[in-house]
Amino acid sequence: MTSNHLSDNMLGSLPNGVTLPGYDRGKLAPGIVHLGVGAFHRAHQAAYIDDCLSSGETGWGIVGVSLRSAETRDALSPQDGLYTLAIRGSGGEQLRVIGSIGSMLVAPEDPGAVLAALADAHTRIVTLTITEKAYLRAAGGGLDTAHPDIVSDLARPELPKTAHGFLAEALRRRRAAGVAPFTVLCCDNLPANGATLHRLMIEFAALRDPDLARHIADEVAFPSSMVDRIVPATTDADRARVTRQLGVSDAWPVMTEPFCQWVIEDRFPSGRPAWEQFGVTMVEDVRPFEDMKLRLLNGSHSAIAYLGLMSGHDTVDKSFADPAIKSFVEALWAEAIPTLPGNAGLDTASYTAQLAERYSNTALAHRTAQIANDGSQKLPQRIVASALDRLEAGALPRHLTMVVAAWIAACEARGKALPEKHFTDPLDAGLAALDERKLPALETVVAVFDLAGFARGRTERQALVDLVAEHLARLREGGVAAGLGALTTRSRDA
Ligand code: CS2
Repeated sequence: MTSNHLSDNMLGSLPNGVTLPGYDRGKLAPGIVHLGVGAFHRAHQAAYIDDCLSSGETGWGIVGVSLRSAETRDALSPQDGLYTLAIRGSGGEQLRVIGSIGSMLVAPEDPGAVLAALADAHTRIVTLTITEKAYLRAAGGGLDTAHPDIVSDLARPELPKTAHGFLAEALRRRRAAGVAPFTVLCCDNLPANGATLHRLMIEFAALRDPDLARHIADEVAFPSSMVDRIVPATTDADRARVTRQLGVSDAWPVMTEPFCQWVIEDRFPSGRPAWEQFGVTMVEDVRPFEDMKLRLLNGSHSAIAYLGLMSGHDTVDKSFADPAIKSFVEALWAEAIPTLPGNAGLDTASYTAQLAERYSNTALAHRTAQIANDGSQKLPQRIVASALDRLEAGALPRHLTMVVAAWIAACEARGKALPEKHFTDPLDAGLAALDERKLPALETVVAVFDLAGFARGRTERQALVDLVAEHLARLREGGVAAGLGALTTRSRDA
């Protein structure tokens, strides 16, 4: 490529109105290693860090690590790590060039370089957005010790493949060299994400060396955090539009909405950026915020995705504009809200009003198929947890259970009403085998619950299965209209 692509040298020639990094990138020193340098990270944490760097905190540059593919590195390296964040709202599109990613590594190509970056004394924080499935939790919630990558990382600790393997080996090296541990900041949509990762890490390390496990248990901080920003996958049309506006090409701009939120537990023994000055909420306990986000935002997102897909809506805004789906989502919120702590000062009314506005953003074109991915990993914390709480409280979670049924029905629709690989799931092999058996709704739901480990060991499991099966039977017979229609009739009769 010639010089007409985004790079440090071209920053001065970008059109007025494009926001540029407000600091000398040459002075940037790495302080954070980020695992999972995908679009979400680039729209969220990297933008907050860009603000910190602009204020003169130049010691918090990011080393971006891809644990799997070289795609991001290949797109951004020729651009000196720069990329455009396109913030799309009703008022139009605002372009901002982000400069906080100083260098990038691809773990499978050079695991040694990733370990060296993690073990470097300048690295004081490791952030992660590796998606739910990369935590390698077994159906019961503990570490999936039989996973081939875990087995491999235990056998060859100096050549890790998993986040667990990288973190454990780097922490061991730091300890051996007398370097204080980094703080691990999980930024994925898991409940109590820091504590969850901490538990998995202790479990992993114990299989390597009990002493390392003790070190991780006692001396490494894993604050939890709640992250929020909607980031639709970039399309070729987005690339072309941004390139046209910049006057130079950007191989991988990131699309996002104006809204952005980050709530973090304030436990950083090795130091941290002054995040509170840049819109981050630092708290003692993130749990209430996390639950509200998972159960109200992510839960309704999954509902909009599966019901939308089966109603022919390819984006969130179109799905949410469907009156039947919108009313369903409102009822879903009403069902989930009582499961949130009443004494944490959460304003659920304005939160859901704001969600309705965000879902109506027609400039985003957030695809329902994107959210539909990995349902087996997402639904436990978004939907099943609230449904169990409602059952425990003696209520019937008819809407929450509809989302599980809609997921199963949407999986079954692939290769029929929906394209075959329209969305994917780590359990696809098992789900496909089940689909072949053409079982009645109840047997299907029991088998899916077994496969995904939903509600394992809970006394409410049978009641949950029955409700999901009732919905699934209706969805199979009469589609979304019949499924949602029965819910409205019931609530009118109640
Ligand atoms: C979405 C999330 O794809 C999904 O599963 O629900 O990625 C959602 O857009 C983010 O959590 C918003 O912060």
